[in-house]
Amino acid sequence: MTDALIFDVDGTLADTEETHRQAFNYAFLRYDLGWEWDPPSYRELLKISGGKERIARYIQTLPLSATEAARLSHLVGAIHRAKTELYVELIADGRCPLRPGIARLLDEAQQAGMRLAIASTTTAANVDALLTRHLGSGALSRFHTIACGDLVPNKKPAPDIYLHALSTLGLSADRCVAFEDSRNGLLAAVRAGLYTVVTPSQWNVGEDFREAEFVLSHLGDAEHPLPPEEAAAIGGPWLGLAQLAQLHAQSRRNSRC
Ligand code: XBP
Ligand code: MG
Repeated sequence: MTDALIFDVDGTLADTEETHRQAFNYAFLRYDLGWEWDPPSYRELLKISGGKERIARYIQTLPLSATEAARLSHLVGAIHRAKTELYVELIADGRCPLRPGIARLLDEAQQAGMRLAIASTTTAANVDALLTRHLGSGALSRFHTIACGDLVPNKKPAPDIYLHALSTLGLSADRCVAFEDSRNGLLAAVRAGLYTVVTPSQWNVGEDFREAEFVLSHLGDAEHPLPPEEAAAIGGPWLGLAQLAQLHAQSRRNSRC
């Protein structure tokens, strides 16, 4: 029995990383840092979970005096707060629609009496902005648990954020399904013992997802059916709750053999 669905945010609910990248660059301009994260650089930097950690690691790569490196390191929090403020503004214009199948599966799960949860590295303000923009003012209340940002000391690929979500849900991992887009997120979910479905974002295509139960282009819906080979693999043109529950139950039976 699947009692709860736990969703990652960036790349899973919506393809948000290009907007994050732009917000980082706007913040760097605001602080007159002379930094510019182009897409190839950002793809590499995304391997570091957490915006503050990403900026801090980037500073370490720069040819700076110890004094300048220390000065900039003390600015990371302020730069990141500016980035978050800019990101929230950018998200408000609706530029990052929910990925195919997300709104559908959230509705199906709630109608079936399942609990919904979030397990994300991103900042709470960013989760609020994205969910409210696309699911309306009551969006956050649809989620039993919103675990995100600095709530835990160790970010993905550590399992901490998923373990926190499970603890708040009061459910064991085998009663839940996780949805992720990246290898960092997949490892975090699997290390927390979760059955994990991966829908890679454009930034993660080609990563190693061997630990995933299955990998899909997206979750699909009537307007965006899955590619034929994926539909054949899951037994339908999109990942419906019935299929997911059946696939999850099968996996649990297999793991007991
Ligand atoms: C992806 C991340 C986040 C975002 C930026 O989060 O690693 O750091 O890239 O957001 P998710 P912040 O777990 O949802 O995929 O700047 O707020 O960290
Ligand atoms: Mg993600």
